[in-house]
Amino acid sequence: MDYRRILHIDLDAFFASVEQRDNPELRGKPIAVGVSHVRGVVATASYEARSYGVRSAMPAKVALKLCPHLIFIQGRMEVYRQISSQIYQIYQEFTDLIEPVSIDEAFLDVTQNFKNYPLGQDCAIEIKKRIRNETGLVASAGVSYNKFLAKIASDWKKPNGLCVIHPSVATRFIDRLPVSSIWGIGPITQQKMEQLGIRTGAQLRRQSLEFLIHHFGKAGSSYYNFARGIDDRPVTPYRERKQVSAETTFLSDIKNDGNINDVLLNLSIEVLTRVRQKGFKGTTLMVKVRFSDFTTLTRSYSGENIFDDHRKIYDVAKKLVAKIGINGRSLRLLGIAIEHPINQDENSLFLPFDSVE
Ligand code: TTP
Ligand code: MG
Repeated sequence: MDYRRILHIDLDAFFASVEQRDNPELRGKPIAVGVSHVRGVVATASYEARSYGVRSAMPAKVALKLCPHLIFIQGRMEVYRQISSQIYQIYQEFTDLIEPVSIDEAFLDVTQNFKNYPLGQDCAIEIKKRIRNETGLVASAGVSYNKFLAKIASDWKKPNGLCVIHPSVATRFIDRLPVSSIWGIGPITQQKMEQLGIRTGAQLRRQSLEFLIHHFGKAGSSYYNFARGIDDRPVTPYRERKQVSAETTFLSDIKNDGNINDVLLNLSIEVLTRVRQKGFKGTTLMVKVRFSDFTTLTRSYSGENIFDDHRKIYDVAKKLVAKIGINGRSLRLLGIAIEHPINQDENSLFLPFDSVE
């Protein structure tokens, strides 16, 4: 059987390590970093501070009680972002299949890699070394045949860890894990499992698929698979989104202006909903019309402002349709797209921390 080779890389105490790197006086000391939008809360703590029990998301007050000589530092998001892209560029020398998970974490599928290394481990060793040499920072790496286990592996020997979970030991490894380490099992599910007497991977593996689906719905079947070391989710590379669109193909062709305006209004609302869901900020609006003979025409308008209001979208779309000139011809499709994203780098690598529950 052919296994995939998946890496999970996660920088150690990322923000805090950057601060210690750039200010030698902070090295070896308990420090906590807070970014401005979470003032008064620990974003992350150096390993020295962690030994006092200081943790991410802890109110500063609590942290200072645990560690009175804790040094609190304002974060420098711009610097962290720049380092994150620098590290991303190192990954790109190994593979195109890179899935950034957060500012300091990514999955890489190195089954086929540009270096032709036979083992995931070879890539992991070299990537760790390069991150160290080129950024002065330390990363932990996990290597396995799927994302779920690669992530567990990178956590296993933190800091400066390199852990390989080979397929032949996967279930033995999982059996000893608390269920809270399994993907998707947050505090609420963990509690529910506890009530059902399921605390470890081994206990989870003893449950039938029916039982898990009965208690946990669709997620139950993922838990069933994870307990067996099965996780087929691919490493999905980030791709820049170029546009967000909405379009309608008519069951029977339309030509009446009133109908066209109704459709444009609905499309304006729909495209705006999608734009908001995706956090997409675009300054160009494009309309597309397809006539019943399949001739397709588009017209665009580019402005300074982002399109974030459906009335504005509707107004501009109507004007663009007028420019195309329907002239009584019948239409089979109308579409609106918002294009030309701004702040791509803000929406790109640095995905929000997604909580599992
Ligand atoms: P993590 O990788 O979760 O934490 P870490 O790198 O500080 O420590 P570890 O060695 O355990 O990997 O998060 C990466 C950065 O994201 C972290 O340095 C600070 C930031 N962050 C927050 O701002 N808020 C949070 O709640 C968490 C968990 C992290
Ligand atoms: Mg980290």
